[in-house]
Amino acid sequence: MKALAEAIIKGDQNTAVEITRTALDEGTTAENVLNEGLIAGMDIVGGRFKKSEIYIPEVLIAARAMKSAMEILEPELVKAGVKPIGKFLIGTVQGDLHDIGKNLVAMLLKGAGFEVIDLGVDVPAEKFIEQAKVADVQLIGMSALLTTTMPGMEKTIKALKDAGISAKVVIGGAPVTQGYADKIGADGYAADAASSVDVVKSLVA
Ligand code: B12
Repeated sequence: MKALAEAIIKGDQNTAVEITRTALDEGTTAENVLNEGLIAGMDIVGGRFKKSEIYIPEVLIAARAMKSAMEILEPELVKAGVKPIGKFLIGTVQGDLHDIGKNLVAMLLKGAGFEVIDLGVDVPAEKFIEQAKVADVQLIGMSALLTTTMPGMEKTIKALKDAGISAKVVIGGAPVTQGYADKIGADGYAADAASSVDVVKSLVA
């Protein structure tokens, strides 16, 4: 599992896939492969990203390796009945097409063991509500990169409350601050993808 974590950290897709296959063939449980190999590796990637020891390309390459290994692991996890830590719905708010940061948040949360449902960009409040109900999520994340689209977050939070949805809401994006999150009644804010994992985990704890 240490070698698997190392392959994720290096973003070595082929080795990650190979070790995942071998480990399952040799009888290692899917849960062990997930927690001790893949998540352990992504944890380190997230930590290094937070400390600016690595940058976006390295995170993307690690996430790609994790995604390939997950494709092999997923059917086994389903068979074993392993449940994700929580379901997280994420999207960039209406009028906003920026998605690089949102995608990083989604990847690190997947890496941390969450089921992530990504609604993409330009997501109106109604779509957040509809999908939150359909997927019965515990957590909702919103991203905004434009000062002109930030009010979409406030509008969505209000609409979610009006619709009786009790999922916790986390917001982020370059112009967003903790002060703004407090002002609009968001449950959490994170300045970067690595801290978003800590914030989201604290909300499901
Ligand atoms: C790339 C980019 C684009 C690309 C987007 C491509 C894409 N697929 O995303 C394109 C070219 C399409 C684009 C278009 C525009 N852009 Co632009 N863009 C940028 C740029 C250069 C980088 C953004 C980025 O990806 N950063 C890297 C990521 C990793 O950082 P991040 O998004 O901040 O995300 C991190 C955190 O914020 C946080 N986070 C993000 N989301 C979330 C969500 C949650 C839940 C949590 C917890 C955390 C979190 O974690 C992330 C990872 O650590 C910024 C400048 C900048 N330096 O920010 C301008 C910028 C955001 N753009 C700007 C503008 C004005 C525009 C346009 C209006 C330009 C135009 N006139 O057409 C259009 C708007 C299009 C639209 N409707 O959205 C302005 C915004 C100004 C403002 N104050 O509103 C900026 C700041 C540039 C500038 N200095 O003027 N843009």
